[in-house]
Amino acid sequence: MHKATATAAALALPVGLVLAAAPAHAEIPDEAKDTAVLHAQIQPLNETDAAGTSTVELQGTRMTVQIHATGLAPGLAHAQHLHIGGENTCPAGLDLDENGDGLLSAIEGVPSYGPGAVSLTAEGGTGAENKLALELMPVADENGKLEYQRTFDVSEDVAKRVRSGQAVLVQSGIDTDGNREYDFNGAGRSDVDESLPAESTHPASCGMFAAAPERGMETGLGGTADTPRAAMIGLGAALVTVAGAVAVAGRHLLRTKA
Ligand SMILES: [Cu+2]
Repeated sequence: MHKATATAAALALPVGLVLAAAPAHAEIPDEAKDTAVLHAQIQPLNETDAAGTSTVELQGTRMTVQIHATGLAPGLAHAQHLHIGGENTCPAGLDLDENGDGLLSAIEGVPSYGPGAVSLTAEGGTGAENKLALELMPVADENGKLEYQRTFDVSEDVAKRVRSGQAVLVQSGIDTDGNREYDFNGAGRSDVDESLPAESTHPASCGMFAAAPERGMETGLGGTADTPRAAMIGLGAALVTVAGAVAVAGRHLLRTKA
């Protein structure tokens, strides 16, 4: 009897310690209030010429997203989202092309990048419910360039998961037949919504967000750098990146015209 009680007490001790420690974990960690900056390199999906960079900056649950993309279908709106909950990766080629039609659909890519969690609309709501609202989405210019910046609030869960590197940028919209509109002739009906052309929902680009290196965090994008030298280094790197993107875009233009 006594022996059993002693054993129970001994077992109870570590449990008590764990319980006592639990409330500390329930509090919002300090890092969640700090600024976090993540970068993504935009890469093509479905053999588009998409390229560019994207940055997500978080202050608590306030999110600023910047996208500098080239090589998208010109003159068309591109539904773009932060996807969360897959393997946090961009699909490799046509590995996930389940129906073997030679195109990766929005849904076929989900095991890789997860479902859309944030709609990167130009105006209106940014929740998942607007992910197909093409009329709210940014439009690529006549050269296929798309510049985007918007600041909005996200849920604590989304903020936490973006901070931990679980977000993937996906920009949709391909023009398979090059007729400068989304239609059903190009690739049939969308597997997300049958009333929409697949051309409008098939992914055109993808980018995986990863935390910026220490120096990038200091300089940030918001211009909060307290060390001018570091800021200059960051600016220099950014200019080199832009110059590279312009060069690549130029080559693609020449190739398209040829
Ligand atoms: Cu998406």
